[in-house]
Amino acid sequence: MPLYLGFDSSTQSLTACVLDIDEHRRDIVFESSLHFDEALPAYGTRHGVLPDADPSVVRSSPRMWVDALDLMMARLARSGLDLDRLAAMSGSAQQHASVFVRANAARVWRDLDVQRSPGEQLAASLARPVSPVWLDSSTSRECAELTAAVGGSDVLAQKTGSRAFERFTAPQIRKFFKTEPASYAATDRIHLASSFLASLLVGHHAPIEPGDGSGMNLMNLATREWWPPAVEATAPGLARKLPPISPSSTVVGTLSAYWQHRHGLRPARVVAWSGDNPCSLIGTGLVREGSIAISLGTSDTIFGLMREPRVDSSGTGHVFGAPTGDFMGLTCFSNGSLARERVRDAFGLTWSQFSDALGATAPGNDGRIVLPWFAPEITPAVASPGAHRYGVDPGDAAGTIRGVVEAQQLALARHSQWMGVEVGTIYATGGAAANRRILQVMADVFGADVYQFDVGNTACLGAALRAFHGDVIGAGRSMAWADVVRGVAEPVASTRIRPDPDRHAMYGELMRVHAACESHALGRGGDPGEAIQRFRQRTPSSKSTTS
Ligand code: ADP
Ligand code: XUL
Repeated sequence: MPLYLGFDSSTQSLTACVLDIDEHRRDIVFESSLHFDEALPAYGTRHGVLPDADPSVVRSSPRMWVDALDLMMARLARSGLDLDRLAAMSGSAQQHASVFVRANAARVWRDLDVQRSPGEQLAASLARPVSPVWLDSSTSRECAELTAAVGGSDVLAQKTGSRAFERFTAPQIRKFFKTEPASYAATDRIHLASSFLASLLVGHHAPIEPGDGSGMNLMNLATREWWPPAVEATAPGLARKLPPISPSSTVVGTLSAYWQHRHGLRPARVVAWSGDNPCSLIGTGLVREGSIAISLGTSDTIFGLMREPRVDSSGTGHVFGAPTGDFMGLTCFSNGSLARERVRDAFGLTWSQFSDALGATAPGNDGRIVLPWFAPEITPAVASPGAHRYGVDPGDAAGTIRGVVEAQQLALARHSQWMGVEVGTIYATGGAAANRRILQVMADVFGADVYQFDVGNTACLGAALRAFHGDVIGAGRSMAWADVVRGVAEPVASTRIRPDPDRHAMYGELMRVHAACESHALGRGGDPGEAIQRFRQRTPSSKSTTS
């Protein structure tokens, strides 16, 4: 029976998983992760990105991502799996990150020396040694220029699915063109992390997949082609530098000789790579409209499938292409896991102690909120980092932990209202979805059942399932998406976390406090003291714990 390999090249780590598929069963027979900081220390990353004195500038090394693939292939080769059965592979990558390569790139990829690791051999093929990643927020000026050139935010959002966002690839390309014109001129092709890694695997330029392409502010969402006004407004000659866009199921080639010989692998099919959120949509089985997923990874994201693109008029969210050919709505928060980790580390706690602190504090935190903008925030847009404490003493560990976790869940709920989804069930994924105390806050805030997954990384599983789907399509057959995901991309029924109706009602009140604190912190509203007082009057403090 065939094996399907999925990769997830995320902000902090690379994960691989292998699916063993036959007519009746889908089993995950291999799952492995490596952390960039630990596995490849020579690249000098911290949490997967390169330290920079300017908090708005966030970059990583594309060579590191490729060396991670090499280490993972070696693990796979040693795994004992019968890799002669490997039919196809695909991947998921952090979205928005761009890789600028020279005209010699395809030759370099094809002629890699099998005795040497790939990263060192790529240096001469990169027109830019580093890649700006989704945490970068240094392109506000370029966002304004792009927006003005295409006729305003609404026009850009209607056409591409999003207003201009700093991390999106078009403003990043524009900044590179303005600040490093010679290197921009030396750039032959601009890839996303996803299409770059797929290219490496096949040894020639792979196309961009529409789910990830919609994170660029360059793609016409309706036609899934480049949108000329945005392309022309971004940088001169850009149209020639962009790879073509191909459907998610495209077989972009077979594994190149380099990887075959280096790791004893067969010439398996390589299916177009996509972004981590579109892949996670598949890996959580969200192939129908209705339910939503919340990913608590490095970023916190909330997303769900949409049959029709309902673009966000409030300007916070995005509509991306879904791998199914439909659309997906998504809102992204940059202060996700790293904010929780920062609080945990500030008080010298383990995750278990962090959870105990959540359990020991009263839901609602007596109306006290901590807005966790430790780094620049995407939703809402916050350029100058800094946490904002409303009534929580900096030395109060438990109050801070609850204040941050509740503020994050309230922000997820409030800033996803534009999606217009009645949330009854939430599929929780990402590293922090292991933490049931956090998920209890989620269930209570949303008033929804929350489920966990068996598989640790749903983006990776989604990539493996996309490899399966692409292989089926590549063989000239068809398969409904519901059949692709059946029996594996499903939440575990026994993990259900139920919302408490009283706490849900209380969070409805706290939502107003959160909105008032946010307006105040953004300089758009007055002191939220009155809102906090009103909350305290309406909801006599409960000392019950979250579980
Ligand atoms: P990404 O795919 O974006 O690199 P992951 O989805 O692997 O990230 O999530 C990694 C994060 O999960 C870590 O940064 C860590 O903060 C968080 N995490 C892991 N275990 C727990 C836990 N028990 N409670 C809360 N957060 C956790
Ligand atoms: C989505 C986003 C992040 C990255 C990294 O728009 O910026 O979720 O994909 O996970």
